[in-house]
Amino acid sequence: NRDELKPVLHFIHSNYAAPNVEYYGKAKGKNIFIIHLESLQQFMIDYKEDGQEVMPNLNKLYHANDTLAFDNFFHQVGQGKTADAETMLENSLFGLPEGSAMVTDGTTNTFQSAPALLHQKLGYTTASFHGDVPSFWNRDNAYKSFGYQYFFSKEYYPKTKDYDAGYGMKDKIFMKESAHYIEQLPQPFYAKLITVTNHYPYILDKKNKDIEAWKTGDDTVDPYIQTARYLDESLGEFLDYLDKTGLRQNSVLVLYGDHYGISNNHQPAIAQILGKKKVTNYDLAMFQKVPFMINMPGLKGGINHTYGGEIDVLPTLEDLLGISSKNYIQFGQDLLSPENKQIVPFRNGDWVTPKYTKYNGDYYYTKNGKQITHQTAAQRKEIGKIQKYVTTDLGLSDKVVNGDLLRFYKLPGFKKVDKKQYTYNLKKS
Ligand code: GP9
Ligand code: MN
Repeated sequence: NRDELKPVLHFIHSNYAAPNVEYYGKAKGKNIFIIHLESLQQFMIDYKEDGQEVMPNLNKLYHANDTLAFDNFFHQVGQGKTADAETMLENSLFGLPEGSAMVTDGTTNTFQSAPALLHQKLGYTTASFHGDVPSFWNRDNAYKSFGYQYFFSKEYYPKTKDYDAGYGMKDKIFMKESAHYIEQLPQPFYAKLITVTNHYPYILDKKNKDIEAWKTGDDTVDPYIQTARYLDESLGEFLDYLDKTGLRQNSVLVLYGDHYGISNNHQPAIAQILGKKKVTNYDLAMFQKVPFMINMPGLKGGINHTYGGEIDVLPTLEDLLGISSKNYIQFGQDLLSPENKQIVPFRNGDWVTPKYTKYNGDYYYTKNGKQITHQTAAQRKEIGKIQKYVTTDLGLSDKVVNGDLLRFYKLPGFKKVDKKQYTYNLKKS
């Protein structure tokens, strides 16, 4: 009921991080591309194999003067994987401890999501693009609740020969065909492109393999490098298109890896890939880093070392767009805010901060990876405070989702999304 909002609002308001005056409103009026890099992990940035960069296009973007890149940014997904990433990115709400919030609550809950907010507040056209069937992760319903005006799923793309690999269309074809729709969107637009080829089990046809597989001996890991290279090439082609059409000039690109591709069940292979003898829980925690970068002509870029995660993306974007998120029920913090707490909760209650890391029950100093076997009284107190924040952040977010609490929350200047307004299916259902 309505009263359950009280502790939520109290928590949100006492942890609100005010925007950064240097960045506030800097992206106002620009088109926004959210580029979802499937299963891409941060260690792949600047990764070389036999002296050769695996992802040259992404690396170039990462080091560009007008790219704000984050090198301590973590995925925070649970079982909902991609769907959890989408839920966090567009709502600053966590996925659930079990299952996928987009599946269990995406159809019925009230949301105050990025697409709806940007449409209502700033007149953005909103569209999501994905080369898989529309029902996967219940996107065809959840996107209506999020307020997406358009959802271009697989059925909107021409069925050419060999266009599929694994979970959906091959990224190069997907990117190219999506461009035709993007050109027709009224500007400014908010367009999300969800890639898929770099998804386990990393299937790709021979003619698209431009790099040799790893040779760790772990077959489920070895082809990851090949689909990652392919993802990079597809991104390169897409950036060329943006440059050629001039769209790049008035757009902001937000790129992120949704979650790990290589799970912790593959530790010997992970050790080989990272050039280590063996991996500790600390290494595994750091292995959960994913790329996050924001590129825009004229943006003051650089590599930012703030510790954060997917839950923090929306407040960060709102800062850049000049939207005050002060009254929003969002569980992350603006990564550009000088008041950012730098506490990164994982979905299972583990966490990372610049000082300490807790992973699989072990504690470490984040700076050097040294394990903390005996905590001093002062450390116990510090760690207790961090844990309390993490547990409360996750727990209250779960209350909002499980109790559909946003239906009770009147956001000034925001109309509740009318899901009936949207139909995405080409085929009559
Ligand atoms: C499928 C895709 C995969 O449509 O988004 O989701 P994942 O398995 O990564 O959660
Ligand atoms: Mn995914």
